[in-house]
Amino acid sequence: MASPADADLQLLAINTVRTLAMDAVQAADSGHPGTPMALAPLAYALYTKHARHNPADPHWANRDRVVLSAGHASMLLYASLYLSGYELTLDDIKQFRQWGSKTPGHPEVGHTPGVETTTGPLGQGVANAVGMAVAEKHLAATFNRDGHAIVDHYTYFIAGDGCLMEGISHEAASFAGHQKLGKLIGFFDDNRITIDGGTDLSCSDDVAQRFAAYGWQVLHIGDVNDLAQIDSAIAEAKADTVRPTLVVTRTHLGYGSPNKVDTSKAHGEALGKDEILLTKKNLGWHSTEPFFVPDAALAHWRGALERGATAQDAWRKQLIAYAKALPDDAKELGRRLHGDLPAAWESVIPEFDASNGNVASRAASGTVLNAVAPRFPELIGGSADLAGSNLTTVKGAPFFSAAVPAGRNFHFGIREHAMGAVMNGMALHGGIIPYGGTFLVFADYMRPAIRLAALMRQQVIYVFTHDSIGLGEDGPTHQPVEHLTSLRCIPNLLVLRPADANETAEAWRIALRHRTGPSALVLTRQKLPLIDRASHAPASGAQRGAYVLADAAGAAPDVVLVATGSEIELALKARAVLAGGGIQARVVSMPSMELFAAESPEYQRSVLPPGIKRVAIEAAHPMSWHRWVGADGAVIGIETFGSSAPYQRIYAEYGLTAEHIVETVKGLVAR
Ligand SMILES: Cc1ncc(C[n+]2csc(CCOP(=O)(O)OP(=O)(O)O)c2C)c(N)n1
Repeated sequence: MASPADADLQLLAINTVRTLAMDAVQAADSGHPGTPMALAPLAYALYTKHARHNPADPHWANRDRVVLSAGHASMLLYASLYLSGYELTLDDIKQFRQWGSKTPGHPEVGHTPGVETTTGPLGQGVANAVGMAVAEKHLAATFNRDGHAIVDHYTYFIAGDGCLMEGISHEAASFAGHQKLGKLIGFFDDNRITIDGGTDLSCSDDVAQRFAAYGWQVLHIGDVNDLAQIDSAIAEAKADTVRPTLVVTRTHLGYGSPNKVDTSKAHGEALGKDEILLTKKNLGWHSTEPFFVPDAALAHWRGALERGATAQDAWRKQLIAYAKALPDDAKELGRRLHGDLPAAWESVIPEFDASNGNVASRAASGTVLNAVAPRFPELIGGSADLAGSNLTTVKGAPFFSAAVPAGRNFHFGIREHAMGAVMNGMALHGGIIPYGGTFLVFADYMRPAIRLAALMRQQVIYVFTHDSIGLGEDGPTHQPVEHLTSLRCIPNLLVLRPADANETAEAWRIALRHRTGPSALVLTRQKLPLIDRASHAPASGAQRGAYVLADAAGAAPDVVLVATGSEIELALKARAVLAGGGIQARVVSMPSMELFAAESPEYQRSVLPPGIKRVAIEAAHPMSWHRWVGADGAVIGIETFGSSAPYQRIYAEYGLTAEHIVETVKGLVAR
């Protein structure tokens, strides 16, 4: 029990979060005050007592991770980080939601010190936290030795009703329970209010039973203002080393506000000046001045700096002892946490020849993955139940499981959305480059997580196979049409659609080199002929996004055929037919529009010379091509859904044939 004086100081410290949240939202005239006001005691307990963190070094590898999945409650996080002593000032708090400020509307990783992941799209943070706990468990199993628990931290998350209604949290919680992520501790902010009103309008789940059924330990805090209850819940959560824990925490939205508590009015708008004054009075707050931070409260919070420094120092000593006892492991751990790629890894990327290269690009991808895997222990991943189709398994290596957490292969289960967000958490944790596979058409099921990987600039690799109508008999439900274009318009996502086995090897090289964002490998189900590199340009041209694969014989080309992936074969055939008819065609392979767009205008012009008409061929929606072919070019693509049949027939029916390309070119050059 805290002494009365201590209890007063604790309450002052907690109310400082509440008043800062109210004042910041009021000043911005936008934001969410109610949840920070409700959860202030929990944030106080985590940041001043339970979470091991060092505000002076937000990147300390062994810190506990705290994820605010309810990202709209960003002021809870900003107030806690500022008060703890992270590199944030009171002025930053005053600049909440303003242009260029360190305190944007929703938390953004890499932007504000101490923010572990970008949240706001509800539920993502829960799955990110699961990924962080996976990373911790995997790295601990890989590097810890008797007497040397060098990777050893907890992952906390805070989720609201919205997070737990979203399907992604169901998927992620199911995965976490199955994998027995015992060091994952979540708090469910049970305030029973969303934007439309009470949760009873739309939801009658028993969250506790649901999580118990997923294999979680479920605990309850009847009143978040009772710090002793928080302490004992966390102690109990830690005592269960097998099950993840969900703490159902009863809170009151807009706590302290006499007229808005427990109403959705406290959710997403400023309380109003009058109500703020009433609330401050109700909380026993001594100042009416906005952004008033009592010295005693600040000094109390800033104890986090000393505790953090002590904790990190202790870990540093452990690390020195570890390095002494296990120098090779320490070096490798250091490399991985620092994010340096392994030595000489590119030399193991295979080059395909006629003996092994006439394969589907998904098969080539599997070969490349297996070739680089021994050099790349941090490259871990799997598939959403399509490993045999995506060819994402590292042969002979164990699968990650509760019993074998050092395993590098993952069964993500049929949970694409969680897979995407779990991978984000793994990448954010550090020490891991995650990859995950599914059919390209199901990229839709994980798109919100792909978008966040791109926004957060995380290196995550997607292995998307069965990339077009070329998958054949499974039909239109499984045949992606709009997916390439729709992925290409996600900023900072590299989309790579290689044309043969050697371009596939290049695509993996590009994805592994690309440290500042996600890459999507888009791969065929059907076999592709190996491009003869003796008579065509080398596959390394893929690194520039597009390159002249086969040029017009003799002088300048009459037409440029641009294609990707499986349609390169058609373009090359059409080129030969056209040459017979006296039309000289250049074939450009463009595995990545993003990389090509980043090239110099000179290089772009050298590949796509101005004034020469262009025809793009891709078994997908044409929308992303118009930029490259221009108003006087043509695109041969697909603007309807696909069909169920053997793929050769579908290609013929859809006009994706060398003959149709030839006709199109003839019509174009005649104009
Ligand atoms: C995926 C997604 N859908 C919708 C929203 C918009 N939104 C933000 S907060 C919110 C209500 C969330 O309710 P709850 O989790 O109970 O938060 P609280 O009211 O406790 O702050 C909604 C619908 C969002 N941020 N993300």
